[in-house]
Amino acid sequence: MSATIPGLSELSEVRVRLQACRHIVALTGAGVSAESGVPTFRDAQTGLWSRFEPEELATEAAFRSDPARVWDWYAWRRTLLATVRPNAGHEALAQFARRHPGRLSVVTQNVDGLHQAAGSDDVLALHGTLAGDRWLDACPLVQSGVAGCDPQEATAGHPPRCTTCGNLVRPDVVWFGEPLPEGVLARAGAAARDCDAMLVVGTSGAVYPAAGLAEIADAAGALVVVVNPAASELDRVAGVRLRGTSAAILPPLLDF
Ligand code: BJW
Repeated sequence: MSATIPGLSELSEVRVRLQACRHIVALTGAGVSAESGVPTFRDAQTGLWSRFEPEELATEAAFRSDPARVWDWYAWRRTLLATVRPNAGHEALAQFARRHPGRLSVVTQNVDGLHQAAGSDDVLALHGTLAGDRWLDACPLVQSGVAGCDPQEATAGHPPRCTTCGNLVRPDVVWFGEPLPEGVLARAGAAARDCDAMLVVGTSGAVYPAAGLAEIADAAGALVVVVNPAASELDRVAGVRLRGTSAAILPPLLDF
C-alpha cells in the first residue's frame, strides 16, 4: 500500500476548516490500530480476511457449528491485543477531546479498546468489545424472572460453558447478520446528523450500518474528511481525502 503524505498546505487548510467546527465526529476502523500492530480485516496481504473466511469465524452460525475453532481464533486475537499500545493517531484524538471537552465524539468499529486505552472517554463502540464475554443464548433463569448466571463464572473450556444449562460463552462482539447495540447506534446516528465535520479514519467503508454514518453526515451537510493511505468506499462522500496513515495525519491535523 503506498501512502502519500499530504502537503502541509492541504493539511493546514483542513485544520483551519476544523477549527471553525462546533462538533466533530471521528468514525474509525481497523486502520487506526494498524500502526499499533493490530491486523486490519481487508488489506490484501496483511488483513485477517486474507487468511480467514469471515463467514467461518465472524458469524453466529460459524460459532454454533464449530465453537472451539471460533473461540480459539478470538483467544489468539485477545493474546495479540494484550501486547499492543495505542499509537499517535489514538492519542491525537484523546488529547484533542481533553483540550476541547464536548467537541469530539469518537465512534469506532474497532473491538480492540485502544481508543479507550489512549484516554478517549465515552467511545461509541459499534461492534462491541473483544475483551468482553456474554452468553450465546439468553439465560433461561432470566426468562423465569430470576437473576441470570454470570458468564465470568462459566466453567473453563473452549469455549467456557454453564454447568447448569450448557449455555456457551461467546465474545461480546457484533458478528455479521447481528444487530449493533441499539443505544450505541442511535447515539452514533445522532452525532452523525449533528456534526459539522466527520473524520473517517482507517476504514474501508465496506460494512454497514457503520459506513452509512458517513453518508448521514454528508447528507446533513457536514464536511467528510477521509484519512486513509488507500482508496476507500467512502471516498465518494469525502469533501477532502487525506492520503496517509492515521498516526502521521491525525496529530498535525488536530493540533489546535
Ligand atoms: C489505514 C492504515 C493506517 C490501513 N492508517 N488507515 C447494507 C448493504 C450491504 C450489506 C449490508 C447492509 N446493511 C447490513 C449489511 C450486512 C452486513 C454488511 O455490511 N456486509 C457487507 C460486508 C456487505 N452488516 C452486518 O451484518 C451488520 N449487522 C447488521 O446489519 O444487522 C442488521 C440487523 C438488524 C436487526 C436484526 C438483525 C440484524 C453487522 C456488521 C458486523 C461487522 N463485524 C466485524 C467483526 C467484528 C468482530 C471481530 O473483530 O471479529 O467488524 S467484520 C469487520 O469489518 C469488523 C470491522 O469493524 C468491520 C469494518 O472493517 P474496517 O474497520 O473498515 O477494516 P477494513 O480492514 O475493512 O479496512 C481497513 C482500512 O484501513 C483500509 O481502508 C486500509 O486502507 C486502512 N488502513 N492502514 C489509516 N495506518
